[in-house]
Amino acid sequence: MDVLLTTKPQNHVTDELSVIIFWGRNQTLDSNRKTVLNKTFHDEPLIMDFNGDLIPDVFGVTNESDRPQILIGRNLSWHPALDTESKMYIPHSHAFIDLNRDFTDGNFSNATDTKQKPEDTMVVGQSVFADFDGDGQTEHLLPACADVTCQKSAIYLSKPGLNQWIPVLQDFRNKDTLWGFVPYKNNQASVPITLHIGDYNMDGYPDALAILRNTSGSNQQAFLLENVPCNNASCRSVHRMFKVYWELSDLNQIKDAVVATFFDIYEDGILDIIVLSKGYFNSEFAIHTLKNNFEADAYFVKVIVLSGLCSNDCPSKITPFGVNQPGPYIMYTTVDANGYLKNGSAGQLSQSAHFALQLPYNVLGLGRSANFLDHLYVGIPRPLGEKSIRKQEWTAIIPNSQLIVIPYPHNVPRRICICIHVYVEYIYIFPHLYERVL
Ligand SMILES: [Ca+2]
Ligand SMILES: [Ca+2]
Ligand SMILES: [Ca+2]
Ligand SMILES: [Ca+2]
Repeated sequence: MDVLLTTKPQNHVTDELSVIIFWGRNQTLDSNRKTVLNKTFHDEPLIMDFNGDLIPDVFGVTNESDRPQILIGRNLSWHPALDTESKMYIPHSHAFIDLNRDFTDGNFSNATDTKQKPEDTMVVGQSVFADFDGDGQTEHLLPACADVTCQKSAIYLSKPGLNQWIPVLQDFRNKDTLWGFVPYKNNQASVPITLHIGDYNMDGYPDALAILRNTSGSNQQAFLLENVPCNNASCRSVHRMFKVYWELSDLNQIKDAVVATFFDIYEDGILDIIVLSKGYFNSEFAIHTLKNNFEADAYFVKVIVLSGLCSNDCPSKITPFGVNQPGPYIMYTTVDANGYLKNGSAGQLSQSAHFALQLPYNVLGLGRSANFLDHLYVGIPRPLGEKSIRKQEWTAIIPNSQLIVIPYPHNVPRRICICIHVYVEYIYIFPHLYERVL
């Protein structure tokens, strides 16, 4: 695994970001093995696989052109990435994810159908992507405010291909207190308005974490937004909406939170929470972890997609593993506890800039149904011009299992996989491990 670092001069003579890539060496980094890019970036870069060779590439607007460029990871060569007259918004929320169910990513900022922001919004936050209604297709979620101070906040949802924004959360009032998003200021201590997505209760519907501020006071906190059935007219067409958990005492105790995200502590498939908070002086930050005590008998499947590549010292006859990839798309179909067909889907590492803090794998909740997954599909990016989809399908996957997908050889469509399928005991002691070669 390599590490990409962005730096900014301390004296702020310029807002340009310099980028340094440290090349990994087994499990360490060597400070002498690095590449300092010869261009600077206007904004944090997006890591994506532009050319479908399963080697991550670097996307962004540099000091040389107003149009985004791509740095191809394999040979570190620069190429134009997008022909557009539009200027990229800063802070951007570019994403590399499958929006049209062909299991191949399109770059969000590359979409030909540009979409206007929701009506009556003054401030827009970061776009995030999740299968909000659990139908197997990604939706676009956008936190926004109707005024510059975010006294009136909302979260909107849009379906790919439809030029319509549906509010999925508008009620930010808890008793007598009105909460709202924290507007972004372009300085070091400010974090863009964003949602961090994860299915904390494993019901198959992705939930979110958001940072909200008391509009009449000064406190700001992390809140859990649960994805629940829609109970009002405005969200009826998506059937789902967010409900804020105002009284989670563990989260309420963390004052001046700035970022909150999901993380699987103990790797038991149940998502826990990490919160970053500001100390009394802005320069002091503290990291808090909250273990998810949710103990319903819900099931999950955890999927990790690797690259199936190794660098030139790959030992012969050993199948390479590679590292977690940006861009794979995962979808399942199953039957829920009531006998209805249920889908779910997620993209792996679709966003990487501005504290996206996505997990390098996906945990998909299955609800209380202990049924086998009828189908699980994994698609990986393919090069431009290649017609057939790089996709693999499995049937009868056991719930509460972990699937490690190694696309090898990745350029032979429909035969992309060697997989290690691990059954994770609900009480995690020693997982029984077996290998399936498909
Ligand atoms: Ca690539
Ligand atoms: Ca969906
Ligand atoms: Ca959920
Ligand atoms: Ca956990």
